Amino acid sequence: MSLVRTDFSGAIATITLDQPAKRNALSTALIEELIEALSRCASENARVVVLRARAGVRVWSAGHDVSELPKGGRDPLGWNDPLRHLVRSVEELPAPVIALVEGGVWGGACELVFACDLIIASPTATFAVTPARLGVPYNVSGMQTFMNACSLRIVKEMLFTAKPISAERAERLGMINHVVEASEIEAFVDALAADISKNAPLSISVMKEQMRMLAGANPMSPRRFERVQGLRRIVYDSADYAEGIQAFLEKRSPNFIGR
Ligand code: YXS
Repeated sequence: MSLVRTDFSGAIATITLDQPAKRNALSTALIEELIEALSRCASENARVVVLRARAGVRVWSAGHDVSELPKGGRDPLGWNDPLRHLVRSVEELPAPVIALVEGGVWGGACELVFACDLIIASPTATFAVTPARLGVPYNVSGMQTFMNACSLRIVKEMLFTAKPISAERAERLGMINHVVEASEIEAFVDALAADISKNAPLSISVMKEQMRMLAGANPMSPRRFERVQGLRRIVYDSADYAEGIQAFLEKRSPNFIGR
């Protein structure tokens, strides 16, 4: 059974996350279908892609599938992690991707949404970045995605508290483009997508790629990168990382000890 649905209406594609039983957790299987759907949008020259969950969901996506995170001794968000592939696929797609968000967005799914080009959310939408809740050392390019989404102080609040922020606050902070009532959000996104699809796709795709390169142009020296990777290894090799994963799987609160 498909975990993702793809529909086309002229030059506008809609990709729907469709595994509500697991709250659209970003498992390898779901991510592979998402990447395949994005690739199909590119090959069929979609001019806009709308990424959404089923209408009216309480949870847009529960984030990385925790059961697939390594138990320790290996980078949980390395270059080849499916979530990393997915974020790059969204960023590198020539067509703009509009995230239509209803319900809660958790952890790595926040990075997926923030990697989209525009975000339209209903008032029910919330955004929670949760590495600290699990003891995960988020990866460098992922941190850059968050830092490009809003001010550093807000990123720190989201990362350090792991608490959700509301769509209303996210809009006020410029983190999302519009908050639209659930009853009107599909028509709003359809009109937005139609406006974009009437414009020059080459111009748009090149401007999107320029902004991706400029937004990611962070001159980190090899020495600094190696230091970051060394620090991250201390975290994913820590007892706290193992405890965070185990506590989630056992559906209990974690007891972090700071090592
Ligand atoms: O018990 P069953 O088999 O029915 O499965 C349950 C949950 O275990 C499952 N599920 C997940 N499975 C794997 N990975 C997940 N992230 C995940 N989230 C949920 O889905 C079934 C229904 O979940 P349940 O009963 O909790 O649903 P709910 O409606 O009561 O609550 C929905 C949530 C989203 C509030 C709750 O499921 C939740 O808090 N999920 C975890 C959210 C989270 O912390 N995500 C971060 C994942 S780690 C990640 O994204 C990055 C690595 S990082 O941490 O760095 O950001």
